Amino acid sequence: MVLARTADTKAVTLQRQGRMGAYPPSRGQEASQLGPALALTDGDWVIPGFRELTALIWRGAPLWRLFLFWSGNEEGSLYPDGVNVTPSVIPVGDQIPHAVGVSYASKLRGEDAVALVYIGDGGTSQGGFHEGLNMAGVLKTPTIVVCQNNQYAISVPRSQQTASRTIAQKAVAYGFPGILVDGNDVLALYVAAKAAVERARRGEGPTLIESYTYRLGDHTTSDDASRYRGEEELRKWEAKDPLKRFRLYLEAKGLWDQGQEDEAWKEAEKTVEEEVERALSHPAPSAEDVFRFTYETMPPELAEQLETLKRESGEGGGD
Ligand SMILES: Cc1ncc(C[n+]2csc(CCOP(=O)(O)OP(=O)(O)O)c2C)c(N)n1
Repeated sequence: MVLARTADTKAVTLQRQGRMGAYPPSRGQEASQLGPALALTDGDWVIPGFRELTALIWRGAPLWRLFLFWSGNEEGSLYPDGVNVTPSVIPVGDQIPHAVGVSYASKLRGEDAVALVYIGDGGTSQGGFHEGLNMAGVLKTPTIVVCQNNQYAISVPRSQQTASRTIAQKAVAYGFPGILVDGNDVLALYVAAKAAVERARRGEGPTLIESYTYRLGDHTTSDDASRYRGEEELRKWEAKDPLKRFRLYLEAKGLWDQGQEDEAWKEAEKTVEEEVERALSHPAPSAEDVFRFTYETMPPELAEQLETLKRESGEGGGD
């Protein structure tokens, strides 16, 4: 969580300096992202939306690739073999049917891998959420759906998103359990997800976990959250910062002290600087990639456009 917070802060700074593209901060949602991922084992899958930095780091997605992705380079989604994480999904909610497909495939093959998918509170208004949950319930797929209810979909508050009292209760309509969890308590999320993973591995099907949390930063670096939410609300949630809470817990147990705290932040700073350096010095993608990777076999009209691009750029596509 310290590494994710450090990387997250750095990403915002880089965007402000014009060195990186638009970025959706995870600040405040580290426990919400990490806790469920802690319950997985190596063969399981994580299917992210776009605000899951902490989970992706934990599951082994190279940090420099994540910075590359948010610099607008799709190579940032190329994770090493064995890192069972699918690329970030920007169209809100589309990752739910992906996850149901991945977990159904696992079930059909008789494997015991589960798929853990993240979505925001806003995403629950999308068709893919309902279609996916419906299929998951019918097919009893080993799917764990984590809704990071961070209270807003850009400027739209949770109260305007759905008339349901909780998001967790939506699972009932699809025939499987839903549980509402304190999203700033990493251990609570771990416990809830572990039970859901065990249930999925027993062949009993999906679980919906509503992680009740708060986005401390802006929606993305293009947003200004102060235009639609008050200082007082922000201060209230800052006091519940998941990093602060977990640190206090560990200190009270005698498992953490100031020296370890300082060391963790120092080490995270160093790692982030190295990873950023690697990302920013990576060659920019070729404009030809748009043509090359859209279809398995390039249709004639695209081939023609590619020829035009080559001709006009003068040197075979260019960057
Ligand atoms: C299909 C679709 N519609 C609209 C958008 C623009 N958009 C990006 S994020 C977002 C809000 C998402 O809110 P939520 O699901 O609560 O996730 P959060 O951003 O809070 O993590 C919207 C409307 C989009 N990316 N995809």
